[in-house]
Amino acid sequence: MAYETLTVETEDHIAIIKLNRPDAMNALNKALLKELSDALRELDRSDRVRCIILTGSEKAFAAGADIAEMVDMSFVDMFTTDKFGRECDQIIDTRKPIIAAVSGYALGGGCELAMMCDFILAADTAKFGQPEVNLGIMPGMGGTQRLTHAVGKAKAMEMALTGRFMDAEEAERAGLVSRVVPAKKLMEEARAAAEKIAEKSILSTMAIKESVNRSFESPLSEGLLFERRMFHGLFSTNDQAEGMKAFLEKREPQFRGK
Ligand code: CO8
Repeated sequence: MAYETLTVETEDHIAIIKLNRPDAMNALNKALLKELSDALRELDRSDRVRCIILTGSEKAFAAGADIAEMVDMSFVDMFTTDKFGRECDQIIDTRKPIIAAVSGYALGGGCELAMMCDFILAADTAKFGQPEVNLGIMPGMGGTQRLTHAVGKAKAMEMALTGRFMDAEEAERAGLVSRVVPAKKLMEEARAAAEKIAEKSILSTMAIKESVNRSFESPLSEGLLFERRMFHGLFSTNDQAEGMKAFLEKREPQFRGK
């Protein structure tokens, strides 16, 4: 499918979605969020794709929601249409692993979008921030919640209240990103991580994603029970038999997602 605000490339079992609004630092307008949501829905259904990379440009992953589109909106417009909120649901609902490969600015909705992915790989040029407070608003796509979970109350409060940006090193120390890599190697590293994931059984990776995400939604005992049941469930798959046999036979497993 052809998109106007992003590109989608598929290589073997990996799909790369690149946000592409270069004139607006990849600001997230309604069209982009709709196309992102459509692209993710299609990739999630694909039999071939096993891992998705979401990235932007060298300068900007995304500099937030599109301010030009929001400037004249009223409470009633926001409350009744709630476009942003609904388009974002597809990102969360995607069952295949999504890696955010972030270079340059990830601000406001851009930082929130990166945090909706399963983990963030950051270029050493990455800058994260929730500067909505400078616009007389506040984070609205999960920033007060996901940033707080990722970096703790002190840093989340400071960033959201003052609008201060975090550089890549600080983001790694704080636990917001999994790793920092040289900007030139960002996509190579993201592909390598995606290839590792794509080698595994899609049944395992989807079950892991669902179980880790449960830890944010439920008390420990419920999360542990959910994990145990998912673990038990994987013993009904051919991939479990193949993975264990291959280990014992000292060969590479051939996972088929069955
Ligand atoms: N929206 C629209 N246009 C933008 C945005 C944006 N968020 N960010 C940058 N642009 C545009 C600029 O207006 C400029 O356009 P033009 O060339 O036509 O003047 C172009 O991109 C380049 O930007 P700059 O000239 O400003 O580039 P600099 O390198 O000087 O600065 C920055 C880069 C620091 C990224 C700067 O552009 C900036 O501060 N941008 C705004 C960041 C921001 O405030 N983000 C938060 C937006 S609000 C939000 O995300 C709320 C999300 C929750 C919504 C939930 C709804 C339910």
